[in-house]
Amino acid sequence: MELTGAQILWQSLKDEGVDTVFGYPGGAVIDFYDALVQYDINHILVRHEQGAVHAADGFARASGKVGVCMVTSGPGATNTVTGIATAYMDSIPMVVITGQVPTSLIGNDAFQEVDIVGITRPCTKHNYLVKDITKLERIIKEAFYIARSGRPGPVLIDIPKDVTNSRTLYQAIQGVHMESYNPTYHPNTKQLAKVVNLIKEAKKPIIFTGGGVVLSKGSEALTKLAQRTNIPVTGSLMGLGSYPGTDEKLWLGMLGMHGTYRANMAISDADLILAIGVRFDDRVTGKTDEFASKATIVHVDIDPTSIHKNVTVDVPVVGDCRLTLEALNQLLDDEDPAVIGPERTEWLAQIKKWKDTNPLGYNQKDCETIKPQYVIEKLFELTKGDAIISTEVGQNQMWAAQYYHFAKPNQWLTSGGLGTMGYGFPAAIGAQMAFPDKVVVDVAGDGSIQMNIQEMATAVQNKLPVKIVILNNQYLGMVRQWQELFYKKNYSQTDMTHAPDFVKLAEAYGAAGFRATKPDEVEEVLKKGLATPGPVIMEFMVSREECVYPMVPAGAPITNMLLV
Ligand SMILES: Cc1ncc(C[n+]2csc(CCOP(=O)(O)OP(=O)(O)O)c2C)c(N)n1
Repeated sequence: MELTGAQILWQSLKDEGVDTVFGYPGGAVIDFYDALVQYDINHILVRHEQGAVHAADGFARASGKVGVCMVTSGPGATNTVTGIATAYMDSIPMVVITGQVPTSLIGNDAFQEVDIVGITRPCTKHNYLVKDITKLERIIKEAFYIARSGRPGPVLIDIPKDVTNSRTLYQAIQGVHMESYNPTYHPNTKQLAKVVNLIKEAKKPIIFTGGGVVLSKGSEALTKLAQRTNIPVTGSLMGLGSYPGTDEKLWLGMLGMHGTYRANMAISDADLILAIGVRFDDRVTGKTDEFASKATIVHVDIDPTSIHKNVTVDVPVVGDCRLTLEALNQLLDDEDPAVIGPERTEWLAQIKKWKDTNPLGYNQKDCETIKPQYVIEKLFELTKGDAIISTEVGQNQMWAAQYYHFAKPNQWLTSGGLGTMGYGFPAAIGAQMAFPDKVVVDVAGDGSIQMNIQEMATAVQNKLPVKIVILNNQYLGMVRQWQELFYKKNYSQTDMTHAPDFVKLAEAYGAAGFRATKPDEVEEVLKKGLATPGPVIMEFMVSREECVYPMVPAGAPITNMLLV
């Protein structure tokens, strides 16, 4: 069957099981949009291309599928770069389709021409410029394969306009095989045997779980491993939800700069670290020379280049996290349960002592202004821990990480690697598209929400009931916190006293808005906001100079925590 390039694109997306695309049209992709009506695919028209990429990213994180977005050439394409880099840093499977000027004009300074393949080379897992329509179908197949396999990531396909509107035979290619790209899924069995022995010998073991466990759908196997071996678990920001945050006995909370006291102390004192699907980010390790100096480190990762990158590892295991955890569980089936999972009385008692210091405590009772921590705790309570939570970046992100206890994977959408303000709201829109019936909440700061607030129109137009919780401290709070602690309170350019009236802004977009200014209004506003159909902004005027604690100063050892 002969089809145009535009038809081949939509047909190939359908073949890949894509039902939702986020995008924004323009001259270079107008043929795609023209052909869209022939295909049964949802297209969500965003208000800014950055919103399209973050929405595709949120869709991917919540559903585990590949997120897809489409934009035009030139400024449409450059507007996607932040979103692509965000997805790349967090290994999110995504296919980004950009329109390009006709092949004959490439390199000629044509209207709306930009070398997006060149620009995105460092922040995509792979990218393509399609110069020949006969290659289009195969390239799309490869792009999806690359995006979702191995260590997932964003793949960009740049399609010139003449490729879009010429015709060729559509072949319905089944599957792809790429000679030069073969991720290792199955771990080396000798390495696994070593890990089993280490588990048997360890007195103070700890599991450190990361985003790789979520991406590989390895949570169940991880939970089984931890509980049968009685090994406490900590997680990176990206690992939240990969182990039930509600398990009081073994879950230690997050690790690192704003990690819990017990997690940072435990990893520093541990004799064995099973690090699964993590990349030892500097926000986690602090001063690397002093990170976990007493421990034998096992590192499981599908990406061999991630091993030894930031810390020296004793037992590298290259493989898919889920398959590795399942293989470990199988080996442990042959071991004596009393040897692999002893009570670990002393170790757990030590951890409990650290836990009892309660550095995540805060005092709302004696405070006349709203504590942001209180808002998140109430949100957790009222949504029964079951909402999909996205965040912006800053204090709001850290409080959400600390006070919303994630019991399941794919419930927590946050820009961990790039730290992108403006991520949370469009990501929540993407997640809501994937799960129309779930409660989806974006936890935001008053600064970050202003970065992509235009997507409120997208939410209203598509009847997406995304809820936004703004913790309004009238500051760029996290930067202000650094200025308070490390720059002698020189609050240079972080005062945000002038902001729109967020309640009226919501209303201007056709959404609902509520505001709480006193602690006793918090619960009422949350209840009202969550019960109101359609998109809602809930604004909480919080204590202006509240800080996120604990805090490890950048580059210090992680035992060096500021506690209050
Ligand atoms: C796009 C972007 N620009 C700048 C920063 C640097 N930055 C990190 S946190 C932060 C402050 C965020 O303020 P706000 O959104 O009000 O949240 P809060 O920290 O007050 O919760 C800034 C400016 C960033 N992470 N992303």
